[in-house]
Amino acid sequence: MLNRKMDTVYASDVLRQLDNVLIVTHVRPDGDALGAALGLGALMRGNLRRAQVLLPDPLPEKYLPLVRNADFLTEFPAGGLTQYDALIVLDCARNDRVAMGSGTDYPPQDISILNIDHHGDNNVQAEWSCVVPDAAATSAILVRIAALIGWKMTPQAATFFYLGIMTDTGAFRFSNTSPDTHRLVASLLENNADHDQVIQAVYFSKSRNQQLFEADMVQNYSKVDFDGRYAWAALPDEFFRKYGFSMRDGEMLIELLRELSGVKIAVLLYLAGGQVKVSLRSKDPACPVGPLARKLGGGGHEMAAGVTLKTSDLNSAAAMLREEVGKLL
Ligand SMILES: [Mn+2]
Repeated sequence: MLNRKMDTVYASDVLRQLDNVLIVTHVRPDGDALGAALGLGALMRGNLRRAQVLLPDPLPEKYLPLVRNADFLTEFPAGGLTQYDALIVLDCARNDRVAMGSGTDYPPQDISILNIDHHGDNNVQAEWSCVVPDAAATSAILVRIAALIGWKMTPQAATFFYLGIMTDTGAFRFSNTSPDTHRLVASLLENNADHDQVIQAVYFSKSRNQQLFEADMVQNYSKVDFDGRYAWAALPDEFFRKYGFSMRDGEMLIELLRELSGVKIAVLLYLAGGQVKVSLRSKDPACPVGPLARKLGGGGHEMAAGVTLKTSDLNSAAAMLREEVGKLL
């Protein structure tokens, strides 16, 4: 497979020629994954293209009201991939993170692939790759590409792209927020993105159960080390069971650690599929967490990264992370 690296101008030339696509994103989708995939699907259909979105994984509870009227498949299309002109992979940095459902492994052999992402370490195999590390979200890249093509931004597409940019910037709190981010968001609001629906779903819909889970986590599991510069928590399975809470809905849990004054690095550890998963965040560009995540076999952005460790021992993983973070601080 060719792997042609391209900027948004070339990517828009590729995309404008596609008439019938299947759109996929990463496993355990977050707001940007959903926003980019469903936004591009709605955008293409609104501009007389055929586009289907495949989202095989269960979606976070809070996003369900937003996807109620969205059109997507939850299973790999029965007719296979040959019915499409191309497969479009969004917001996904690695082959083994592409959510294809149970239909096929990635990369499939029988279709051209366009890969659009903002993770600088993206190494997804594709015919065409458009990776823009300074874009705040994959949804932001797609808004830019839509403008280059001259496609009409429909209200539904605008709302999904707004969701992606809002969640990946933490509502404009994170350092990936730029003047360009605000300009793109202004254009989405001008095109009738439903601000209220997105904000209600993302920031004002927490269940009482989750709030109690978070209070318990802060009180009994979160720790602060290195004179307050490192905040971390290792959450065992029994803690999740106590509340019937799942990390599928825990996209913003790490904010409870990052929000502390004086913290430079925040780390959350938990078990998934018998392996320790680690989320890392930095608040100080002088000690980015991207290099540490890559050193441990993971990846992501410089200030927000993750890794799955080949161990099921939460405590020893937490001790190892503490030591590694100590070297950074
Ligand atoms: Mn993203």
